Amino acid sequence: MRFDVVSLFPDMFRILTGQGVVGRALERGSAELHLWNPRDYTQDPHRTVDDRPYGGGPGMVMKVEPLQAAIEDAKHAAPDSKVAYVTPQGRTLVQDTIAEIAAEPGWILIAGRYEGIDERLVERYVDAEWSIGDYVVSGGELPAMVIMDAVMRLLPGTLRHKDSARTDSYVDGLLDFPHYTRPEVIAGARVPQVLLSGNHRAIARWRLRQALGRTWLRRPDLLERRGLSGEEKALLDEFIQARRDAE
Ligand code: 9D3
Repeated sequence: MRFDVVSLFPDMFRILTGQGVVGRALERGSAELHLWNPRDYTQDPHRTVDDRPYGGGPGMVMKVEPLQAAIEDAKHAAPDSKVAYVTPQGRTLVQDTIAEIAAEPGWILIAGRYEGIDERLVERYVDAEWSIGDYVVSGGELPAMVIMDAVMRLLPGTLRHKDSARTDSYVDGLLDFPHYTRPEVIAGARVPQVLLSGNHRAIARWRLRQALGRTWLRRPDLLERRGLSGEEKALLDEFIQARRDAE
């Protein structure tokens, strides 16, 4: 997997590359990250990277020539990669989309600043426009990092890969079950007895029941989308009944 990022703030990406799943993916060579700074392509003494919007109004737009030169260099370096613009106007990403992104050989990500980029550059270069959700952050860099993190943790060889096969087989598309660790009692609050029982089938059923129940309570949209098997329906009914009994 290859990522090329066009950004005015390449130093921000140290946060991504320095540690964790992404740092290791880059170290062992299952992913590459290249940065292209439009400021390096300026010709004027002030190294100008913004420009005024036609039609007037507040705010600036990324200056076309340096941005275009950076995109062109990225495309020549990564000829097999598609181009994505991260923007609040983009398609809101969900986990299925992350898996589709991971299936491509590489992506050139354009991280905007100011009010964004000239629409003619979108029309000429951009294959996909992505948002990370309906809230405002101050530039495209953090969204680009969120997307790369989500993609790279799916690449073969990540630690997560091993246990995900097990976990995802029964909780995929559901919220997680609650987790507990030592001590057995915190200010009188006990760990659920079943988790101490050593009965692995009972524990698996309890966790699935909790995952189904929490998803039903907090994210009914996810259950709608996923559907339930007969056994899952029965476990969810148990959760709902237990909750009524507790009232
Ligand atoms: C204050 C500027 N806004 C005027 C209505 C528009 C605006 C422009 C640029 C708002 C945010 C940004 C910077 N954000 C991104 O580039 C961005 C983003 C986001 O803010 N939320 C969710 N996903 C993304 S992807 C890129």
